[in-house]
Amino acid sequence: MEPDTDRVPTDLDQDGAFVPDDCDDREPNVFPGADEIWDGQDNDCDGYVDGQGTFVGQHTLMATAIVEGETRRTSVLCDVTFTRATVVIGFTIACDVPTDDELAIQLLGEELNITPDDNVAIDGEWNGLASVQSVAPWQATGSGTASWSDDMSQLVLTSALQSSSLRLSGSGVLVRED
Ligand SMILES: [Ca+2]
Ligand SMILES: [Ca+2]
Ligand SMILES: [Ca+2]
Repeated sequence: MEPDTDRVPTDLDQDGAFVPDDCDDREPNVFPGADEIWDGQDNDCDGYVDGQGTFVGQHTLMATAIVEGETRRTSVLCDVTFTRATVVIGFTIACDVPTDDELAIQLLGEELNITPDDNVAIDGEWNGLASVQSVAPWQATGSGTASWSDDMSQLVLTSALQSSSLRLSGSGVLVRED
């Protein structure tokens, strides 16, 4: 940006970005175009500190079970909303099971939700226990992971459940919602 000739341009932190482009002119690690790093500051001046925000997307959940001696497999598509404040995460993986998928209905029920039990993320990673709740009704304890992209605008969320009767394995990319 060309400095305004009527005013003295300021670049106190000498990072090459002048006010008002520089959203924090006292912090040389913060300026438009800077790499976002896990430091509790909005380095690139896009309005988001680190990997905070609301992320949405889909999650493909594969279900495997042994039915009458045979391994049977199906998958359903689930909607996900994921939020992160400083270190605290929350999400809901909501799976509406198609009523014409008999096997999926049998294994999962008409609706299945997965939510985290552990909710503290460290920098770009979360892993912990998750509750799997079916309207069937049954519930079980599974697990999940979240891993942020380098620019922190996306994350990959996975889910898993290992029980004697059912195995679930899910994954999907979530994108920050502006
Ligand atoms: Ca500056
Ligand atoms: Ca940062
Ligand atoms: Ca940012």
